[in-house]
Amino acid sequence: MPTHEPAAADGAAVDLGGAPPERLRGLYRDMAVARALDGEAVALQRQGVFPAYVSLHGQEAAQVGSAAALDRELDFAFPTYREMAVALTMGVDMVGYMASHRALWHGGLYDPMASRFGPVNAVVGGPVPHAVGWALGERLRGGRGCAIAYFGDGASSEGDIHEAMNFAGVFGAPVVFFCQNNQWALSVPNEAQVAGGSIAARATGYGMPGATVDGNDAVAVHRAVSGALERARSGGGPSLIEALTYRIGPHSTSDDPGRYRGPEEERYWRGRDPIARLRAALEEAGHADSAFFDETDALARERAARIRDGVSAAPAPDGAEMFTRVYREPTEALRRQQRAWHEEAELS
Ligand SMILES: Cc1ncc(C[n+]2csc(CCOP(=O)(O)OP(=O)(O)O)c2C)c(N)n1
Ligand SMILES: [Mg+2]
Repeated sequence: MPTHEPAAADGAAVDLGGAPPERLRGLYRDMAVARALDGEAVALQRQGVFPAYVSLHGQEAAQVGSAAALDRELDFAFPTYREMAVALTMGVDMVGYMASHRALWHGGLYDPMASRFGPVNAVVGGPVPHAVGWALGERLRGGRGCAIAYFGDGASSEGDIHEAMNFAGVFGAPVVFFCQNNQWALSVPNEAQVAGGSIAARATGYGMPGATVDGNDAVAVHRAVSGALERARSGGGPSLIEALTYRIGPHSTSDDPGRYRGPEEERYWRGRDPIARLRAALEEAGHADSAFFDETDALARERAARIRDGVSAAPAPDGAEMFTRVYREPTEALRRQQRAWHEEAELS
């Protein structure tokens, strides 16, 4: 019996609900690339190219389904450290994205403004107030864009989240609060930190609708986020969506989940794999055949390998740059550190 068995992720058949086949195949493609690239990234960490990596294995439907609902011209995503498949779906330069895991540049080497995907943020809960601020700014300037704030079940216990949601509720900010409840905040399970048992239920207190969705069903996620975006865009204010999913791998490459959870739980969730579920539904509906899946999976592996090679070979930026973006006017202390760094760099 798994410890965690959320009702909304019961593994039922994915209901395609008349969605256009090309969009459904696109969701599958992005999920397949994300899975392949995730595997390459773990391998890069093992080879010493990445100091660390945070896998999203198991969360592909939640990430791809939500990101595919965004208007890439208008909206803006505020990610945590685990949103690689969101970046991919939004068309972010993935070598630039992966540069953050190689520690080439804090937050990555892609352009957040052009890609409308914020810098990777390792502060738990940190991107959520940013999303609300951006959304309010967008409304004040008369724009039609919406923000989507990504956060985890653990982040939902942070003060930042509550302040951000209340503020958004009071001011009717066009923002979608998208919680990926992957059952664990590092080694802390939901039941040890989510009083009341539901993150979505908290929405009532902030004057916004809250809903849980099967986070391993890309189509259900896409539908839920599209609805929330439509509501926000038409002046209806914020919403909270709790996507019930599961982190199949360790919290990060530095973690050993065997110390806090059992293999039966992992097996249970592997049986609800989001990619296998979408594949079964596409086959059942006759929207894709085995030739499509073979070709897509091969292309996914090729693309992942190209990104892997790109990030492995990317030149390291000039180390002196670490001093140039701290303050507009550098302090004397910073100048001193910079001089010391230069002297050491010249000696080495
Ligand atoms: C403000 C802050 N507190 C603590 C940490 C250490 N920390 C890193 S990840 C993590 C767990 C976050 O869990 P959750 O929000 O569920 O996201 P998940 O890792 O499961 O995607 C913690 C406590 C941090 N990075 N930032
Ligand atoms: Mg979590």
